[in-house]
This record gives sequence, structure tokens and C-alpha cells, in this order.
Amino acid sequence: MEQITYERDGGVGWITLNRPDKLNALTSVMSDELCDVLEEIHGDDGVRAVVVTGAGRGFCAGQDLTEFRDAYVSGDRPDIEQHLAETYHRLIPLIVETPKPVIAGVNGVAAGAGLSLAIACDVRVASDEARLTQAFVKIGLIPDSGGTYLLPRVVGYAKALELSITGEMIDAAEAHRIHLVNRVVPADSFADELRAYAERLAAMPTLAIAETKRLLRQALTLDLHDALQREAEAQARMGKTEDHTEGVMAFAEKRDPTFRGR
Ligand code: T3D
Repeated sequence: MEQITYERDGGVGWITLNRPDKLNALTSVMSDELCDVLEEIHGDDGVRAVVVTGAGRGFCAGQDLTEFRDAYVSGDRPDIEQHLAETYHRLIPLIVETPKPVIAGVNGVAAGAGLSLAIACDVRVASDEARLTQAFVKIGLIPDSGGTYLLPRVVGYAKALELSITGEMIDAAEAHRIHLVNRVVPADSFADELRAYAERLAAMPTLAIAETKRLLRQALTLDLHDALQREAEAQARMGKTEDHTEGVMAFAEKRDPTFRGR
């Protein structure tokens, strides 16, 4: 792979965007590589949690604005709709819909589609040096790559609208205050804290996490009675898992459980 790295360490799959000199701006190549690795992870039972983070001082500065420079210069505008379909419309659902928990390790600035990438993940752990912006409006665009769908679900409509129409850059503390990131850790200990958090999730009962992700996502568009029914059906499945038995036995025996994802 040219623009990302991937390694598996224990139960954690580590994806690192790797164009540090361009703050990991997203190209079509990077998007394809991300999709390919996410599909590989999907089929790898050994991966129980996934981290997406950035090399260098940035998380991801969004779409690489130089990718279509020639087209803009010549006046022959790029086909943005087609580009979105071929890149982000494959990438964002792969993250949102994967049954594994995905953690964005927001090590530095996240802008535009880079912020969409972060909010497509299930949890955001940010360095206290991170900055976040819905940069799209500053170049005359609307929030794409899931920005209109995901951001209101994370921070609520009013804040999502404000961030989207101002393009305001916010720091990690403000992002935490509005629940845009789940936790903020000092830059010095960011790598260790991110690893500890990912390992903690990887040790959890993965089937229950997968069902929880799916149910929470679906419940956003269900009424209460349908949601209760789907909970009951999923809980019946969970009640038959080895992990459920292990959890109950570990509680009774006053020991830590060992979950195996079965
Ligand atoms: O076609 C479609 O699919 C449309 C889809 C659009 C989706 C989007 O994501 S639109 C939003 C795109 N992103 C942006 O508009 C953000 C652009 N970047 C910035 O505003 C700033 O770079 C940051 C605020 C993110 C960080 O500022 P700073 O001062 O910390 O760093 P810098 O010096 O601006 O950037 C460092 C390098 O990264 C620099 O390269 P150089 O000059 O040292 O060679 C800069 O050009 C490069 N870089 C940063 N962002 C991008 C980028 N190169 C290409 N594309 C970028 N988005």
C-alpha cells in the first residue's frame, strides 16, 4: 500500500493514514486502500477492534484539493458526483456498518472529509493538540462524505448546522464539550492511551458489540415498539453465546471474564 499502513497487533487492527507532509489529505488511491483494508479486516476474526489514525501532525485534512487541480486549471471541471460515488460512498459505509468497533485516533487536525472519516468511526479519542473543522463551506461546498448525515447524529442539529455553515475551527477541548470527541488525552501520552483504549475494546464480547452497533444505528429510524422487538430478538441470540455464559460465570466466580467472540 502506498498511502496507508496496516498492521495487526493482538486483537487490534491499526490503520494509519500515511501522507504526513500533506496532513494525510485523502486521495482516490488512499480511499481505495482504506476500502480494501477494511474489507480484509471485516473477514478477519482475529481483529476485534480497529483504529484509524494519522501519521505525523495531522489526522486527515480532507479531500486532497490538488487531485483535480489540472481539471480546474483547464476549466474542465471534475465530476464530483462520480468521484464521491467511487470513493467516500464506499468508504464511509464500510466503517459505519462494520460489526467491529472502530476508533478514530484523532492525533491532529481533522478537516472536511477528514472530519467525516472521524465521525464515521464509533469512538473518537483525540490528542489535546487536535483541531476539527467542517472545512467544506470555506471552499464553497456542502458537507459531503456523510457530513450532513453523521454530524447532527453526533452533536445535534443546531451545533452541526453552526459548524457546517461557519467552517469554524474548534480545539479538542471544545470538541469534547460538544461531544464531538469522546475523550481528550495529552499529546505526550496519546499513543499509549489510544492503544490502551483499543485493547480494552478488543477484549470485550465482540458479538454483543456488533449487535449493539447495529441496533443503535437502526433504532434512530424505528418507533419504540419496533426497537423493543429488535432488542428482544438480538438478546435472545446473545443469550446463547459462549461469551454470555463466560460473563455470568466470571461474575459468580469473582474473576475477570475472557471473551472469545463466540
Ligand atoms: O471532489 C470531491 O470529492 C469534493 C469533496 C470534498 C471533500 C472535502 O474534504 S472538502 C475540504 C477539503 N479540505 C480543506 O479544505 C482543508 C484544507 N486545509 C487547510 O485548511 C489547512 O491545511 C488545515 C487547516 C487543515 C491545516 O493548516 P496548517 O496551517 O496546520 O497546515 P498547512 O500548512 O495548511 O498544510 C500543511 C501541508 O498540507 C501543506 O502542504 P505544503 O504547502 O507544505 O506542501 C498543505 O498544502 C497540505 N494540505 C493541507 N490540506 C490539504 C493539503 N493538500 C491537499 N489537500 C488538502 N486538503
